Formats: sequence, structure tokens, C-alpha cells
Amino acid sequence: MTVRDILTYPDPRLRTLAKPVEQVDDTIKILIEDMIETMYAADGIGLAASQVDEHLQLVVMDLSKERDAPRVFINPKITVLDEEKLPYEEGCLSVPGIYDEVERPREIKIEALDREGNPFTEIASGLLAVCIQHEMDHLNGKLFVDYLSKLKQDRARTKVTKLVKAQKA
Ligand code: QAP
Ligand code: CO
Repeated sequence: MTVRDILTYPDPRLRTLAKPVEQVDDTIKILIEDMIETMYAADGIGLAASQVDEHLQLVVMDLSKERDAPRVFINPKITVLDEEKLPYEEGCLSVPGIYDEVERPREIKIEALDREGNPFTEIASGLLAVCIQHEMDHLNGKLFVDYLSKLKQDRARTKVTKLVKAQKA
């Protein structure tokens, strides 16, 4: 397994629209393993394939405290069950050091394939609902900072660019 590089804001490749996974073959399985390892190495709770420059509809997540319960969502689709929106303080591995509140529908239905390619359905609220909506935005080329004011976006861009330069130096 390999830790892959995570694209950072404002890299234009983060705006690429992800394509559906056609077949859960060995290449996809390796990508899934690499994404899980990359998420753990970066101390994240969720990672979309777009963030490692693989433009496929694939998300990994681990919301467990022990960090031993990785979950995989292939070709996820959501249906909003409750339009009521709740604010949650979000962050993103592609926007390191930036955290801010985003409002999203509080209850959704998730339909996806698991890592064996078997379909499943799940009703989600709380952190799972927030996280899957955040990750699915990535698959559509959208970032959580897009919901913030232009001023906050400018500040985030400056801060992340500096941080990334400092890390490389
Ligand atoms: C998305 O985000 C998310 O800035 C996943 O320095 C976040 O894993 C969904 C992270 C919150 C719902 C709520 C961010 C790690 C991790 C950073 C992450 C950082 C180190 C973000
Ligand atoms: Co993110």
C-alpha cells in the first residue's frame, strides 16, 4: 500500500468531475487501499479519489475513534430526506489548517457500492451525513470553502498556499 500525494486548494485538478467506477477490479482495489492508507497517514476522517488526482466516484471514510473501521463508497448517490439544514464545522485534507461552518441537509439516504461491488443503502444523519455530502462535493469538483464568503476564500487560498510552500521547503 502507498500513501499518495493529496492535491491542495486552489489546485485546478480539484475541480475535475469524477466518472463512475465501471468495474470493481484489482486497480480499483489498490486505489481503495492506497486512499485508506493516505487518509490515515494524514489524520483524516474522509477522502475522495479526486483529492489524490484519480477522477473516479470513490470515497473512503473512517469515523471511528479507534481508526480501525474504514468504509468505502463507490458511485455514491444521495437523496435528501430532511431539507432542514444544520451547521457543522468542516475541514478538508485539501484545505489544511482551515475550518469553518457549512450548512447541509441533516438527513439523507445513501446508495452506493461497497468494496466488493455490492450495492447497499443507508440512512444517514450526524457526522456521516455531513461527511458523505462533503466527499461527494469533491467528486463534483466542489470544495467546502466554495460555501464561504469571497473574503474567507481569499484568506484560505493565501494561508494554504503559504503552508504548502513551507512544507515543501
Ligand atoms: C471532511 O475532512 C469532513 O485541516 C473530512 O490540518 C470534515 O478529514 C467532513 C484534516 C469535517 C465532515 C466534517 C484537516 C486534517 C482532516 C486539516 C478531514 C488538517 C489535518 C480533514
Ligand atoms: Co475534503
